[in-house]
Amino acid sequence: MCVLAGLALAPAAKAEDGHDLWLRYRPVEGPARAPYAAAGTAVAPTARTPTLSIAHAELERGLSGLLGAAPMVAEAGSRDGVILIGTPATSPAIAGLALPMKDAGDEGYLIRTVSIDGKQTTVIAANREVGVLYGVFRYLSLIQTRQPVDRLAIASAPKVGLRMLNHWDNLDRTVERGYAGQSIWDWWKLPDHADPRYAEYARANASLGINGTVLNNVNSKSLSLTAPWIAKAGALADVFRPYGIKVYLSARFSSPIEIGGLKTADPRDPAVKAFWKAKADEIYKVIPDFGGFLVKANSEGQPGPQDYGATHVDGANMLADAIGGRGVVIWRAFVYSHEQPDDRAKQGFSEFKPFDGHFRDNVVIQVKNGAIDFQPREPFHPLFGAMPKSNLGMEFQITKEYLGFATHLAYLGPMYEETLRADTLVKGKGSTVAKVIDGSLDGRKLTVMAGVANIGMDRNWSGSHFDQANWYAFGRLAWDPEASTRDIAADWARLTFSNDQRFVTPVVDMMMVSRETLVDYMTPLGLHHQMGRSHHYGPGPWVKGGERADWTSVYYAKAGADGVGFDRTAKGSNAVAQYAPPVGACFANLKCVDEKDLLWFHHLSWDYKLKSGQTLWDGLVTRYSRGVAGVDAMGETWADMSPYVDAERHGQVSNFLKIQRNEAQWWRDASVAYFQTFSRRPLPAGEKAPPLSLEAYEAMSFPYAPGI
Ligand code: GCW
Repeated sequence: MCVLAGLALAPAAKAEDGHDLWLRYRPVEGPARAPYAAAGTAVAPTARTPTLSIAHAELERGLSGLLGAAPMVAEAGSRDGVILIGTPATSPAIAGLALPMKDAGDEGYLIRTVSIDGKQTTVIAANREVGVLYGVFRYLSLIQTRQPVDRLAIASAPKVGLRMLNHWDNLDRTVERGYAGQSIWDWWKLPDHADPRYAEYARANASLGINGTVLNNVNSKSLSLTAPWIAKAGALADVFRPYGIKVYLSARFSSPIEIGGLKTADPRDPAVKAFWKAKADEIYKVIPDFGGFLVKANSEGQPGPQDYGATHVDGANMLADAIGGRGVVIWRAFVYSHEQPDDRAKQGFSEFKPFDGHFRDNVVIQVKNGAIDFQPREPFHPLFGAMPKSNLGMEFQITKEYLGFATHLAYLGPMYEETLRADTLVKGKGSTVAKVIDGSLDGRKLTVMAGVANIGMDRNWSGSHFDQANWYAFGRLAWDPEASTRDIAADWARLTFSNDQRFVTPVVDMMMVSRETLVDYMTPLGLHHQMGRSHHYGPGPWVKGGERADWTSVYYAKAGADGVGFDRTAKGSNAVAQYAPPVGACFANLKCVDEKDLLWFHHLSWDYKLKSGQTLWDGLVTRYSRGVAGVDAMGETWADMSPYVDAERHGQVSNFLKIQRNEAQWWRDASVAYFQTFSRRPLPAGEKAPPLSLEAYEAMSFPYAPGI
């Protein structure tokens, strides 16, 4: 009976493996179809350039899938319902419409319902051809999400110039911090064989407006800059070009020694300069639109200019000169050194802030969202707003290195949004990180948002269906850093699964709390870096000793009989002083700081009173347990969604939620067992004691955890 009722609600969905991402174009059925009956029955002929051919084919593919029949070809103005796409340069009909093309910007688009010879026509117009492709994807998404398309007046242009993925893909196809299988770059068969996946990848990225990709890991090998590998990168660039995507390469700073036969990589050395200039020329010969270099220098053992007593400025500017006006150098601010005993959270700022205004115009400093390293929660990085005379880009992590790999459901939109909406206050209220990133705060022209990719060979690309949402949300935010991630989640859920409101509402609610739930069971109240050593899998608050203190958990939590937390106020490391005074003062003030950041900035007694009236110890335990309960709630929500999702995808998500449930419990139990050895206080009423001893948790070992 129950099953039949389910069927009546929604027809049994066909099994899907997730490969189609948010571009499924499944038929619009039932009453929802009527409004689209007139739309999309015909498409006007399009100039056959590579990009416009792709746009045209996408439109036909989308309309055929959604509306059940291939659209006919008809001239604009010959009948109602024709869709006309192109640029003023490729389409006299579009040129003749005198549309406000300025509103489309360089890469954006207009979508308008107009009358041509008295016939209702939909125009998708852009200044550049890639904008037409973006507009086609947007138009199709309107039908996919069941929005009206009969009176359109849309103008959209990206607010960030370089919207890019950073792949941490190695040349042997392993992926550092990758949880979705092998690298999709089949280097061995390149350049002669271009796997069809490359075009699918480009298409998916273009559907989000992503326009750049760094192919290789920032922990890079000089080999990638040798002729055979440049040819391989060139073959990929050829596939990506018509989709508006440029290729970039991570460059190893010591390459002049390793592949150039030089004795030094000192950026001030004329032979080193000549090496890089020749290398850039060689690359541009093969890839005329090469985007540029991404560099991790003097960080975690990577070579860099400091090895020679030179500075980040010397290194970045030397490479920038080699590239010249042809591209950019993206220089990472994720640095902290072995020798430096200071709070690791302070080092990026300390090293870069003094160089503000010293970098070339084609250099971008790429800054991670927070000052440590992609933790489940970090306050925004103090460099945002602090280098007004430099190009500052954002680096988010899409792959979930510290957020449960592929098997924990955590929608990262709200995490990105939290950083982007944070107010640096450097120029008064409203000086948000988003405004630093889109360049508007300081009038910067060269702007970047990068995301460390979560893409691999898995059929579903991202290792889990819900992790596709993080790729999607990243792309949408790179286009508009001020977009609402709730709206983005709703679009994604509709595109990926179902438009049924009985699905969309609970699933979006679940997505929106999922990351906070994870923070609760992993690192509540501002704790950070508490995971297993090296693979970063599971809880490891006891991790200590080894190569470096700032790779251990005890360094960050500083738990003792007196309390817990990292004192970053003036009494401690004084990291708060790196923020604009009102921001730093708030972080330092227990009356002002948000409790979500409490132990990031403060070391507090176990009996410290939280806003709820609970002691810190009780509040900590309660939050861990709340996280576990939150995963239970997600499991229940998802169980109810089976009428709206095919069994294959529903089943995988259900299984992953079970893994997440067990691991959340493990995080809670192991963390409580560990911190209780310091707090020496009983658990709050109703809380269960961890089932195992602390030693048992500590003894667990995972030599084959993925992603290392
Ligand atoms: O998050 C840490 C990772 C490293 C990574 C490094 C970085 C690519 O654990 O795997 O190396 O950050 O961002 O450079």
